[in-house]
Amino acid sequence: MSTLKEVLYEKIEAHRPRVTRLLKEHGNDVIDKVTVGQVLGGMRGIKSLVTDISYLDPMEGIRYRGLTLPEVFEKLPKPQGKEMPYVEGLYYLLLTGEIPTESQVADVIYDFSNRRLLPRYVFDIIDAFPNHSHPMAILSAAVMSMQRESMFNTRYQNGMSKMDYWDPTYEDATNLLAKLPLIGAYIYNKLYVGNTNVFPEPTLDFGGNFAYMIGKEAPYDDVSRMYFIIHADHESGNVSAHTGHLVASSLSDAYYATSGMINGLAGPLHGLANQEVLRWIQDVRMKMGNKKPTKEEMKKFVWDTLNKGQVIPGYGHAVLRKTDPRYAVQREFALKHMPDDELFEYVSMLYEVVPPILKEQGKAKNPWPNVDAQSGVIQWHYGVKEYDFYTVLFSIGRAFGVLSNVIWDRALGYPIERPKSITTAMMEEMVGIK
Ligand code: CMX
Repeated sequence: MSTLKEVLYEKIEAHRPRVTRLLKEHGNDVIDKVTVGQVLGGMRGIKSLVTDISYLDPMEGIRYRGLTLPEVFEKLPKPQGKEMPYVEGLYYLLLTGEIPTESQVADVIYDFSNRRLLPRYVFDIIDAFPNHSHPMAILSAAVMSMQRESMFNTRYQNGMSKMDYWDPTYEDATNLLAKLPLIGAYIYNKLYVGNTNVFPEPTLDFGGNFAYMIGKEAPYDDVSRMYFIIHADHESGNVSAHTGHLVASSLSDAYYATSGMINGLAGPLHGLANQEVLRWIQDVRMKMGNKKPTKEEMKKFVWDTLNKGQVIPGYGHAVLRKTDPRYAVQREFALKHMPDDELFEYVSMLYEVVPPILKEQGKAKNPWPNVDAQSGVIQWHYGVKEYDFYTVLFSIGRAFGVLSNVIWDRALGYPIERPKSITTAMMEEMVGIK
C-alpha cells in the first residue's frame, strides 16, 4: 500500500465514529430551514451537503482542509526552482488533511507515473470524434470509455463489504487522475496541433508533464500547477462537484461520476465561463479595431452586454460576495510575469469597470470577479489560444476535488441522494395561496 493510501485509511478509521455518532445521537436535530425562495432559486444556501475537503466562506473564499489558497501555495512542497507546488501534493492534502513531506509527495508522484498510460481504445475514441466537436464533449466521452477499467465495479460484482468501498474507489480515482493529463494533451494535440505522437515524460511531475505534452515551456509548467490547484475544489454544492457526488451516490463508479461532473462543468454559467471571458474580450477588441478601449468605451461595452440581457462572464458568484481568491492568485502571477500583456490590461480595466456597473444595475448579488475572469488570459499569454480548451484544464483540476470527495463519500457510507420534490400547487397551498 502507498503511504498516501495508508494515511488515508487511518484518517477514515478515525472519522467514521464521528458520522455514526452524529446520526445516532443527533439525527433529528434541526440545522437549517428552507424557504420558497430557496426551493425555486436553485436550492441556494440550503445546508444539505457535507464535505471536509474544502469550505467556501462568502467573504474569504475557499479553504482547502482549513488552509487559504495562499497558505496552500506556501506550504505544499514545490519542485526545485519552481514557484508553484506539486499537484500530487495537493491530492495528498485533500485526501488526508495533512501537508505531505517531500518524500511523501515523491511517493505519490511515483505512484501517479505508474498509472499514466492510456488504453489504446481511448485514443481511438478521441480520434473518432468529428472535427469541431467541443473538447469537453470529447473529454467526457474519453473518460466514460474507461469505465470498463473500474475496479470498484469488478469488486462490487464479486461481492464486497461496504466498509471496503473506499479502497477500489481510491484505485479508480487515482488511476483516472493520473491519466487525465495525457487525455487532455492528446485532445489538445489532435484538435489544434495536428501531432498526436506525444507521450508522458516519466521524470516529470503532473503539471510539468502536462506542459511538456502540449509543447509549452517554462513557466507554463508553473501555470499548469497553479491552474490545476486553484480549480481543484470549491466545496460540494457547485454544479460539477455536486454532479460528481450525486452520480457516485448511486454507487456508479469514479468514471461515471467524473464524466458527469465534466458535463456539468461544460455549461457557460459554470466552467465554460473562462472561454466566454476570452470570447467577450476578443469581441471588444475586434469592435475596437484592435485599439485598446478607453475606460468610457469599456463601460459602454459592459452596458451593451447587460442591456442585451446577457451576463458579464467571469463576474458574480452563487456563494462568494468578494473578489474570488482564485482570481487574486492568478492576478498576482500575471502582475509578476506578464504585467504588460495587452489582454491582461483589458482584464485589469474590467476589474475597475465592471463591479460599479453591476452594483448600479442592482441585480447581481456579487459584483466581483470570479476565477474565470482571469484564467483564460494567462493561458492565452503562454500560447494556449484555443479558448474552447480552457474548460478541459478546469476539469483536470476539478477532478482532484470531486474524486477526493467521492472516495470519502464511500468511506463514510453516505447514502444515495434523494431529495423530495413537491408540486407548485402543493407549494401554493403551503404558503396560503388559494
Ligand atoms: N452579469 C450580469 N448579470 C448577472 C451576473 C453577471 N456576471 N451575475 C449575476 N447576474 C444576474 C443573474 O443573471 C440574475 O438575474 P435574473 O434575476 O434576471 O435572473 C441576478 O443577477 C441575480 O443572480 P445572483 O443571485 O447574483 O447569481 P446566481 O447565484 O443566480 O448565479 C452565477 C451565479 C455565477 C451563475 C452568475 O453570477 C453568472 O451568471 N455569472 C456569469 C457567468 C460566470 O462567470 N460563471 C462562472 C462562475 C464560477 C464558476 O463556476 O466557474
